Amino acid sequence: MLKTFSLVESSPEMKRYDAKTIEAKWQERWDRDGTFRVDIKKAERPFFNLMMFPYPSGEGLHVGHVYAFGGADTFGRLKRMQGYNVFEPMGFDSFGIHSENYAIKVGKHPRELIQETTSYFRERQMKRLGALFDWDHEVITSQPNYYKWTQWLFIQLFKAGLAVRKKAPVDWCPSCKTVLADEQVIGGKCERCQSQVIEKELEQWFLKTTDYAEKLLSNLDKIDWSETTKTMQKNWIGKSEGLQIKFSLEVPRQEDKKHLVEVFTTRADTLFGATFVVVSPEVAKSWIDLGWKAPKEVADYITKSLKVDQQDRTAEKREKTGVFTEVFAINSGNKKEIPVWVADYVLGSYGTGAIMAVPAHDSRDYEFAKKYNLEIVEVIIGGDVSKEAYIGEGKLVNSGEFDGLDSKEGIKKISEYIEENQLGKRTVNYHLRDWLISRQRYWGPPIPMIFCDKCAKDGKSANKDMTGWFPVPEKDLPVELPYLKNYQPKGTGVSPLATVPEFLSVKCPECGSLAKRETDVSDTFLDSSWYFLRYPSTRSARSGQVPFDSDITKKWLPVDSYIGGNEHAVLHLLYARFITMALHDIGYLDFEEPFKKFRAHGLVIHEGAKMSKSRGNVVNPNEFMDSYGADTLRIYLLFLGPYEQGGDFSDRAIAGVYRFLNRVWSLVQEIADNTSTATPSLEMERALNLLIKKVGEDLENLKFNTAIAAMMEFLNMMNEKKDELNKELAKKFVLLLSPLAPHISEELWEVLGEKFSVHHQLWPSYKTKFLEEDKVTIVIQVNGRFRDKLEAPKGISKEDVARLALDRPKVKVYTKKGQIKKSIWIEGRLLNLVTGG
Ligand code: ANZ
Ligand code: ZN
Repeated sequence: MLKTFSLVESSPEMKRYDAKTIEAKWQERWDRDGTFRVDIKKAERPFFNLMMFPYPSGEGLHVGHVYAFGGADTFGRLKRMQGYNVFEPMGFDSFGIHSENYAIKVGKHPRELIQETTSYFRERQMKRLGALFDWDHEVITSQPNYYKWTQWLFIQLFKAGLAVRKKAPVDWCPSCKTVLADEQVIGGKCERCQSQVIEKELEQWFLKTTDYAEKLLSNLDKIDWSETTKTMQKNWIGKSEGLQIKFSLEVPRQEDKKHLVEVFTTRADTLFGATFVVVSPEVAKSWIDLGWKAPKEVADYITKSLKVDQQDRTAEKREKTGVFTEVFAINSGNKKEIPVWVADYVLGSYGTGAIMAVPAHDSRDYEFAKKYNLEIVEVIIGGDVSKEAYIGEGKLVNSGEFDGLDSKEGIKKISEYIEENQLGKRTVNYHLRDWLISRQRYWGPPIPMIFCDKCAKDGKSANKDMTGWFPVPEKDLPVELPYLKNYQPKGTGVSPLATVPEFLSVKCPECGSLAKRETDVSDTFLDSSWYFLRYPSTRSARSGQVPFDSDITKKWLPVDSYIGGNEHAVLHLLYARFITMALHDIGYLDFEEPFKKFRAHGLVIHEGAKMSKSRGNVVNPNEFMDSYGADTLRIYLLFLGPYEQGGDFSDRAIAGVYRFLNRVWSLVQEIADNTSTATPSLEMERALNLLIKKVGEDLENLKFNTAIAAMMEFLNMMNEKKDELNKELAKKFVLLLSPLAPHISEELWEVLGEKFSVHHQLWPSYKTKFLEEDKVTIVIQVNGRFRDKLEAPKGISKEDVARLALDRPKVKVYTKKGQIKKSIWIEGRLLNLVTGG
């Protein structure tokens, strides 16, 4: 029999589970031996296991990072054990506004700060997690050898006509003192600092994501991504099919003299209910620019509303405002004269920037009509328009020849009518905007463009519509970011780089005369839009000449698995897809989609709320790694709940997982110390095989919590049936544990007398014959009389049945008196125990 033992305290000769020492020991060994290194060139079964690299812009990693990395790493380890050459690189997204804001906050220069933070993150935190991270392929986006290629990328986009400079209403964050991309304004607030953004009309650099709207949408069907992420992208792209209709007008539009306004509608069936037209302040402004003499009140309204941010303007609860233009239009359906208003709830940047207002069937128009006493005409039956707008579908009324049709048919027929009479055309609109890429900040890659006055005057340019603009010659890359002591944003609408004369002045690449550099830097999300392309190639002989080596890229990309947070669904993940598509079309990549598979993990919350510094509920992983070890922290986090949902971190519950690992530790030690060769019962064998199957499948599907639960259950079983345990079984258990808890597994592997390393082993296979669900009921007799019956797996041996039977109380009472002399066994049906005396 095995020695008895208590849970954590063990017999004196048994080693205590000292996680900290064990973890440091193996980390050192793995590092020294290059245990997890892959040969990028020679790998035969490449598997690119990617996770989102952190912004090194805080005191350190928090447990949310450990959650993300731990899950992705466990998955990568499973893949390794399945025989893949798993490449799991890591790096730092260290350029950009988040790092700069942090530098400003702590009063340091970002260049020095990033040195400190990256080294702290890497050395003191990430290396302790026991992940497969390949630090030989580290990417740090703020290093010149990386951002040289970010600038190169910009130039390729420029050459392809995908990077353009244009004047547009843009969102400005008064606190970050820079413009932001559409995606970086969340509910009217800056993604970084949560300040209310304001709108400004500025000339900026944009990347033409809208050129890819349809592909970004339709390709979603081809990739294996979390549905939640796909839906978020789909909604963001916002494809809308509708009709563009011309209404004739009495406004001097000098360029065509056609005097008309175009509206975009998705509800052509409501055309006859359009009782007024609303144009956006932007469209009204363009009329003024063309010579329209707007009444003063109208002009004032336009000026005022152009300053309000778009997201605010369309906010649901905001009271609608507007003014009558004193202009009338003709409804192209019923030919009635209807007033034209200007109101800021209509956006200049969507559709045609003007709408036909149908108050009976659109809530915003309804609210507006009520406020300004405008006509409301019901044209769709189904509601009570004296009370509120009816926005559903139904039969058409008050619609002339279209009366009686239902909405769908109405849309079709009215669209046909409009097209046949050349009053408009069917169109598709996308809500997606171009990606505003310039930032009036310091800490980022200078946009590698030069503006030459002389060339501009001569009408020369590298790209049409952008006279005077030329890319920096590629041989001159990188355009290095100069060291600026006063790097803080100026708030003047230009980058601090504009204050550096040596930086600003440059020779025109076209004519050689004195020209000016672009002084804005590019958005952080440009840095991270291609980092995964760089990882495998960082050590390539050609890494100095190319952003990514084409042979290596063929072999390793697209990424096989990507795991990260859904907060990036319409930021990083959309941008990375766009850049990949663009590089594909320019001819640098032979795939369009960067990530074959993407899974979003949930959030780790603490004390019921998302962790944040302002709430003071951020959990630092270090203290838990110190007291319990990284293995416990990894398992604890993955045990919180379904991975895609996240869970609530509790410092008390982590002790339970620590006890689990301690029990594993003690039990395996005991098994290792024991020289007897026990054989597991069929029941144990069956449970083990089921466990191998379940853990393998669960880890493959990122169902970490249920895999862990199954292992805990199996451990209980092992503790109850110690006399059935042997080393083979213990080894299998350790193998199953190894992706989740890599350090303790390595140690126990050694304890079991096995050669380094458990991480070179293949995932154990299970025997299907043990998995058969079929059970048999076996009757137990004592001296020929029925005493009990028991359920057992099919194929159970006589010895196993006897052992189980003799444990049964009902059987025990009859066998107590005498020794079992013999037994009669009918395979799978009956066991008769015959006693002597
Ligand atoms: C008439 C109408 C009647 C409308 C009705 C809706 C309901 P999506 O799906 O987002 O494409 N619209 C068009 N351009 C706009 C702009 N620049 N600013 C604000 N609103 C605009 O929405 C299309 C609908 O949003 C259009 O269809 C238009 O209102 C409005 F019973 O036209 B509808
Ligand atoms: Zn020039």
